[in-house]
This record gives sequence, structure tokens and C-alpha cells, in this order.
Amino acid sequence: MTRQMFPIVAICMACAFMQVGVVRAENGARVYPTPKRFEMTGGVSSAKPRDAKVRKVEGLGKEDYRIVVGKDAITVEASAKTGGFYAFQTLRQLASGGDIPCCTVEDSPDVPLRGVVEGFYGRPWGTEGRLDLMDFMGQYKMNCFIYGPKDDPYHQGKWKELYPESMIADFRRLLDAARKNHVKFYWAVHLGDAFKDPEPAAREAEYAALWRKLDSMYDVGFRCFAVFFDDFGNANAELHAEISNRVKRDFLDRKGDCAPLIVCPNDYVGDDNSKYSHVIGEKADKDILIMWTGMGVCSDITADATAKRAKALRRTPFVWWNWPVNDFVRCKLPMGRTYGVEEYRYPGFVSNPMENLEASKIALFGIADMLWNRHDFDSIRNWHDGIRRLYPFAAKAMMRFCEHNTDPHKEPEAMGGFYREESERFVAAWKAEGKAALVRECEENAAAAEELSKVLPEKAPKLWREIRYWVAYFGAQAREGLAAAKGDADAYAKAKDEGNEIQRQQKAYFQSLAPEWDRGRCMGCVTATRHLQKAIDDCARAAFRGQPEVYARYFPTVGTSIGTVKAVVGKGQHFERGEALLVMDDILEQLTAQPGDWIGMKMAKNVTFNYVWLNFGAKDVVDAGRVEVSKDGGSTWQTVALKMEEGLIHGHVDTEAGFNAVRWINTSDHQVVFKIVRFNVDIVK
Ligand code: LOG
Repeated sequence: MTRQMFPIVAICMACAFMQVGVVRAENGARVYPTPKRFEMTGGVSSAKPRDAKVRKVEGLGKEDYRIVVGKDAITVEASAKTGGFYAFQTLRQLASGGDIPCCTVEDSPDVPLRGVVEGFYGRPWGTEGRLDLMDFMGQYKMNCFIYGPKDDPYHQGKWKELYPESMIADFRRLLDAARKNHVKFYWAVHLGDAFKDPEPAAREAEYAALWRKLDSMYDVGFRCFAVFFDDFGNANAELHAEISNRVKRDFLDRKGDCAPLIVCPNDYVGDDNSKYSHVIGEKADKDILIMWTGMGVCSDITADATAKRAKALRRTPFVWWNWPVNDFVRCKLPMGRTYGVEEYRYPGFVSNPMENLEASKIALFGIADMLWNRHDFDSIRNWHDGIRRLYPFAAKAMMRFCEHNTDPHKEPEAMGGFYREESERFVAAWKAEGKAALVRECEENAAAAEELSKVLPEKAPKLWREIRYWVAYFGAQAREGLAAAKGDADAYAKAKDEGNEIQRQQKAYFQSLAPEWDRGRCMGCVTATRHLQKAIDDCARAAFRGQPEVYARYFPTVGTSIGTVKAVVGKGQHFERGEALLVMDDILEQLTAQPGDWIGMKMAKNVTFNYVWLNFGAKDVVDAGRVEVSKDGGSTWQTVALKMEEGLIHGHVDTEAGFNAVRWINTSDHQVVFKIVRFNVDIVK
């Protein structure tokens, strides 16, 4: 057999091997993603990965490879450069513990397109983040990155405008990094409700703008494209199929060197019950990949639901998995294990992560493994190994932090059942032992928070920048728990105030970084909300029963008659309580109030207010109702006259009156659709 070296593999090996010391796997020879066949043949090799002989062979897929590590030689077989590159990634991990063990490896991926969609709302990752991600993806054999951050105006909104020069230069760097890591870098355009004017001339003008934009991206070097229609009112499946087909036929096919088109439809949720999915499935060309998020926006991905959706779409859906995205609960960090996806022959599968890229890597480490080799995927082992590998200097403390920070939902039962197990070990202990378990958990959590705050700033500065307020809050929460368990009112108040102060600082930090459009979306930070916080609150209520003033000032509540609000507001997390201010966080969901529907807040015990500020952003909503206040926590209400300006209602209420609840009520005879931009009161000192 003729021996052919792939120059690219040789170059990669030379440059990447200089980094070997960085990738210190503490778990011996385990390779991630788990190879399909891995056999130790005994002893260690004297050969180094750079000595590997690479042989081109026929009969293997482009990403497949074989490795034989013998006593004094290493051979690699692959049919294409990507296989060689992946073989090298495997060797690099094998070499991370020093000598390479003698072994044979035979490997190939399950899912053809595996990776990440940058598809969340919030601050896009930026070029440095994406460059770093390209290396991470190469290392863990992910091959598909879709660029579609909701808050890049050139992707959505102002998509007709061309990117400024500086961003073009950044894209070139990114494409280069993607190529080196064998990642297909898709650029997605979000068409929103463009093309809605059915006049042929208007349609053609939209197409002309689209070709101009796509051409400009092609000239930058993009060969992989996607079109998004998600989260807009216009659910016209015929139109979306037509646009998709024209992008494919009149743009991609004519260019001749582009990857198959990926489309995120307007209806991307559910099984075969959606008319839209049947229509787009029937009309869109068969080789267009159509995305789907599962039975809910965030959901487990079952084989049964996939098969049903496939029937409607006339093709297997390309999964857009909304995990570990947190744009709808930016106060939380989902850092739990990867599970809930059933085996299926998906043509592609991408994860939509958090805007906290570094903190998302634990999930991505799991997803990479799951997509490569489903059969040998061990969710728990992967999670532990991922944490050990990414943060070996603080693995135990990180594990504890992650264990308590996994659930992205406020009220998981209302989210189609998709919730992530959180604090499971503690829950079992709490049931069996009660307070003793809480004390033990909180002592260890406090120690973990302290250790992380000592180690991470130096060893993992990028992660630290993202999670430091959560780590601090985790510590304060632990002290709150200890104080509640002891019944120490002073310590409890101190810890609570400390937690509030950390949340305040997190918001200030967030807002210092956030562009104008994002400032209002800040939610502070919370940890271990699903079980641990509830146990702490129960304990506090019991401990301070005779003195409600101790804890009651920390428990304001949202009151409402609107079902969707009931579903999204969790206890206590929805408030920022400053010295003189109580703010209800904005609620991302669009709300509908029928005549008589109301939404309001009730102060904690002994707290009263004297100023109300309510921003709905729209005048017609303000005109449809009025503000009422109550002195008895909402049993009886009285109307107050406030100023109304455009979307705002605000003004003083009598300081002496002792008002402790406030609500807005729809007094019109029609329903109103609205968003709460801001709802706050000034607290009387
Ligand atoms: C958006 C996505 C967002 C995610 C989670 C899709 C296809 N689109 O409900 O941009 O990050 O939910 O909030 C979405 O999932 N829509």
C-alpha cells in the first residue's frame, strides 16, 4: 500500500502538540468522545504521537479513522483529512497522561452534523469566544457551528444591511479557525416577517436584497448557510417553503460549492399535529434540513416524537436542542448532566447554549460524546469526567456547585415536563434526616464556594468572570441555610442581605457590559432554587414563626389572575429588593389580560410603599386599565390617580396610609396583549 502523508495532519500535529501539557486528563486514558472500539493491547509505546504514520485508505467514511499504537510505532488510517484530524485528537488525549498505552482504536461518528447553534437572545459571544469554541469543537469532534445570535442586527432585523468591515475581518478569522478544526461554519439569516407583502414586485425586491446579502457572505468565504423563521408571528408555511427552495435553487445550487441548506421553520415545536410542518415538509426540497426543538421549546427529545415529526416533515428533523440555553432565565446557570435524548438517526443535532459560553462547556462536553457514540454514552460518567477534565484544579467543588445548578426553569411542571434533576442527593438526605442534612449540605456548599473563589480567578479566569456572582451567592445561600437551621435571626438577616447585595452587584456588572437594548433583561443571580432554597425557606419559616418580622420582609409575592404569569413566576426569584425599592423583573413572555384580569405584587410583612412605577411599553394597554392599591395585602382595593404617559403609569401614593399591595387591572371590555417592561415601588423606610 502506498503511504501518503496528509500535510494538514502533519501540520496540526506539530502545532497542537505544543499544547498537550494544557489538556491534563486526570482520568487516565479515557478518550472523549468515547471511541466506537477501543482496546488496550498491553504495555506502553515508546512512540510519540508526532511519529505517527498516516495512511490513506479507501472504504472509511470521511470522519472515520483507525489507530494502532504498538510498542514502538503508531499508525493511523483514514480516508480523508478529517479522519486524520480526529485520529490526532484521540492520540492527543491518549498522550495527556505521559506515555501512550499500546492500543487499537476504530472510530466513526453516529450523527453526521454535530455541534452548536449560537441562537440565543442576549449578548452574542463575540469573536474571541467563538475562536475558543472552534478549538473546543475540534478537540471533541463536533463539526457544525451555526451562527445566528438573535441580537446580531445583521442576522435579524437589519439583515438587508451588509456587515461592517470590522465584522467581516472577524468572520474571516473565524472561518479560518473553523477550517483548521474541521468545523462547518454556517451563517444564518433571520428573515423575520420579511416577504409578507404578496405583491410580486415587493417579493422580488426582498429576494434581490437577500441575494445581495448572501452574496456578500459568500464572498467573505461562507459556503454553509441557514435561514431562520423562528419567533415571528408570520406562520406562512407555503411562503417559507418557497423562500427555502429559492435560496437552495437560485443561490446555493448555482454557486455549486455550498453545503445543503438548513432551515429553522416558524413552527419548530411538536409532533405531527401541526399543519405548518406538513406543508413545509411537503413543499420544501427533500435535501433541505428542517430544524425542530422537540415537543416543547425546551424538551427531552424522544424517538417517538422524532418519528412523528419526521412523518410530517417528510424527513428526519435536524434537532435544535434548547439546552443549556438560559436566555429566558438569565438568573440561573444550567450546568447539569446531558440526558433525555433518545437514540435516533438524526441528520444533525445542535445545542443552543447560554450566553455564558465557558459555563456551557460542561453541557457541550456531554453533547459531543452523546452525538458521537450513543451506544457507549454514560451520562453521569461523562458529566463527572467533563468537570474533572475542564476544571481539574477544583473538580470536587465544581461538582458540588454544578449539582445544585442545573434546573433552568422556574416552574418546571409548567414547561412541558422538561426539567433537569437538581440537588438530587440532598433531596434524599433532607427527606430522611431533615435539618441535619441541611446543615451538612450548607456547610459543604459554603466551603465549596470559598474554594472556587480562591482557585478559579487564577486557574479559570474566563469561567470565573461568568460565574463569580453565582459562586458568591451560593456561599451566601449556604450561610442563610445554616442561620435558618440554627434559628439565629441576626445571622439569617445578615446572610439574606449579603445575598441581596450580590444580586445587586451582579445586575450592576451585567448592565455595565450590556448594550442599551439588553439592559432591561437583567435578572440577577440565584442558585439551587429547585430544592435547596425551598428547604432553607421552610426552615426559616419554622424557626422564626414567633417573629415573622425576621423573615417576612424577604418574601414579597407576585399576585395575578393571568395563567401564563402564574406559570412563569417562581417564589421569591422575581424580585430585586434594594434598600428603598422593590422591582418585579420583566417577564419575557407576552401576556394576555382578559377584562377583569389583574397582575400585582404584595409586599412582605411590615413593608409599605409610597410610589408606583409601571411600564407596559404601549399606550393602549395603559388606557385599558387602572392601578389599585391595598392596605390589607390585597383583600380590599382602592383606585389611585396616577400619571399616565404613553406606556407608563406612575406617581406618589400616601406615605402614611400603609399601602402594602398594588395591582394593575384591565377595566376595559376587551382583552389586551402586553409585556411588563418594569413594575416597581418605592419602599417607605
Ligand atoms: C428561540 C431561541 C431561544 C430559545 C430559548 C428556537 C428555535 N428559537 O422559543 O432563539 O434561545 O427559544 O429561549 C426560542 O428555539 N424560541
